[in-house]
Amino acid sequence: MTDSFDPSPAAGDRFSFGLWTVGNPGADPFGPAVRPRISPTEIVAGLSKAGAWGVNLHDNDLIPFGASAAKRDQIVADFKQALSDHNMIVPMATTNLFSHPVFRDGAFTSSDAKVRAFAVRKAMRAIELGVELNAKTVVFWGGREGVETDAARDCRDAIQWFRECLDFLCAWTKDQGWDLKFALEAKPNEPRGDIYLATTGHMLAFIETLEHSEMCGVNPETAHENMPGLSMVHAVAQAMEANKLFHIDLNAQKIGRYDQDLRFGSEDLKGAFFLVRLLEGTCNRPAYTGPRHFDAHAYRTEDVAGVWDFATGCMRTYKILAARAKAFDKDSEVQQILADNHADPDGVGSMLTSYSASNRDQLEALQLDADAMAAKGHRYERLDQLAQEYLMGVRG
Ligand code: GLT
Ligand code: MN
Ligand code: MN
Repeated sequence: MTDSFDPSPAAGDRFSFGLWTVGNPGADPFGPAVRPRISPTEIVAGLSKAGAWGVNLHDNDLIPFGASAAKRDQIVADFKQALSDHNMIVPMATTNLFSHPVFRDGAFTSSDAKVRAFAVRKAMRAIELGVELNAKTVVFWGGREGVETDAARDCRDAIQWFRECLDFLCAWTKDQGWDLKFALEAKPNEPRGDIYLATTGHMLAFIETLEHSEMCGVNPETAHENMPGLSMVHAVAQAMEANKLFHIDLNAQKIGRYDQDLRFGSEDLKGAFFLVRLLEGTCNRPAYTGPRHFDAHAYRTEDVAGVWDFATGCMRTYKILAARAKAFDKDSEVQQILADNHADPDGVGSMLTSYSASNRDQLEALQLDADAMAAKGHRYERLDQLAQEYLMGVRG
């Protein structure tokens, strides 16, 4: 790695954090908070100092549940002042539809229509807050949208109610004249035993059934794909290929565990390397241009100073991996192995891009020797070792 490379984060990197991430005081199901809650305005100042560009929030990260209108307006005014003082923006806003006991059996998928109505109205207020703060994206994470027992309802009803609520909110948003994108975030379980629409793939299929599917995309999270052992790289690639990657939650996770929300890159560094390579653009495909959001929190061992070490670590790791990925892609040996595997001297690939009588006839006439094709090795051992060596910093 060249001596001049500087992984210090800067506003142009479009790094963002949620108030709930750096503000996480370290409570877990087995013990209370271990560090003071950093106030929203202090978070804005701290993130700006650390080199972040944006700060995201749930309605109740900023405004306590049930606050009076006057109190709300005061809090929002103070927060806006902090944003302007520290040159920070709010790229994304979301609604807490999981903490209050009213949502114990779901929000948009609750069997009780009054709870669904309460959830939709709470989301409307949160979207208004987002618009007031100039957010462009609204995330929906349905933490309580699930069951412990499927005796509770027919899952098809839950999916229908989820759709109705989102259709309502999309139409209302359009009716207000606002140009917003909705990003749906999947998670397979926790806090519910099973959460509906468990993966980014489920969400992508569901989105196509929405009335205003064009304004809806996904917000994949590393930990949520990795918990059940799925590939975050593939989930994100499918979303990008469908032009549906509207937001991303970057963090780290050991497969099979509870949602750890660890510092980006701190587990499965190779997965993070290939994810960053994908996001930054590789193999002649375009990059993702949206926010690089970190949905993670510091270890419970940390005090407030450790929280800032955590935040800086997420951003530095992203930048270092982006530089390593670019160097890997530029390596002539890497390019040669890829070119050998992708070579198509007879233009066979073009016969498969669409069906026609002529393509059918050309396909039928092809001489294809399966044994000869099968005999060829792909050199992925060498290719992957090159990736490892870039990752370990001993090459390029
Ligand atoms: C919550 C959850 C995250 C979601 C946040 C947005 S809230 O912390 O664990 O994955 O992205 O609602
Ligand atoms: Mn998330
Ligand atoms: Mn998570």
